[in-house]
Amino acid sequence: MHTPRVAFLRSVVRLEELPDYPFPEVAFAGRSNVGKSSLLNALVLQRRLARTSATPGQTRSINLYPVNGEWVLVDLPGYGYARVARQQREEFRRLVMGYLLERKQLALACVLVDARRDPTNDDLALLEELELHHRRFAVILTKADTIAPVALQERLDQIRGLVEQCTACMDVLATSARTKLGRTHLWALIRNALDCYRTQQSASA
Ligand SMILES: Nc1nc2c(ncn2[C@@H]2O[C@H](COP(=O)(O)OP(=O)(O)OP(=O)(O)O)[C@@H](O)[C@H]2O)c(=O)[nH]1
Ligand SMILES: [Mg+2]
Repeated sequence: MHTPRVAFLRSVVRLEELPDYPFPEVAFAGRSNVGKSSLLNALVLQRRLARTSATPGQTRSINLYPVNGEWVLVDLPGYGYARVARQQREEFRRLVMGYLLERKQLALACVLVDARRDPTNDDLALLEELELHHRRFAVILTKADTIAPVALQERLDQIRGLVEQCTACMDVLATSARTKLGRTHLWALIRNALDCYRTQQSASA
């Protein structure tokens, strides 16, 4: 696979600041520190495109990264980080939910869940909202390198059971930014979602 051409476009803190362009977007959402920025970097084979940190709450704005001049990767602020002031947490939540439920360019919401842990109530609430609003999504387990294959399979089975009835769920897969496990699978999923989005757009045009 060729190394994708990717750049940083802009960082926004309010939904009104999002550009109104014809490009489909693929967003990474999930609990703070789950590995969104790391997986984004691994996907496009760049080390420091999106800032990562061992301290939760690193990404505080919506960051847009155009890929191959065709579509845009979106890194979202994390939710559920207790040490961020309550008012700011609420602002992040409104920004992230507003983006995920209303953004018309959104082709796929990747909901990242730490492979080592049970999904949190915030994760479950997000999956439910996406399903209710018919927003196409996938559940992506992160940090798969940190657990044994058996435990990883158990987690995959658990999540697959959880979303079994969800018509908006495209896939559940395991990834690692460290070992690049699941990278090819994630690319295939994104291509598929972009195709679905384009087909839908041309049908409604
Ligand atoms: N072992 C392992 N660690 C990872 C992996 N992905 C991310 N991490 C670590 O997890 C921590 C958080 O990663 P980030 O990518 O900054 O997480 P984030 O979800 O963007 O966090 P916020 O921007 O704060 O919401 C960092 O210390 C990363 O090195 C992985 O696949 N394997
Ligand atoms: Mg981040």
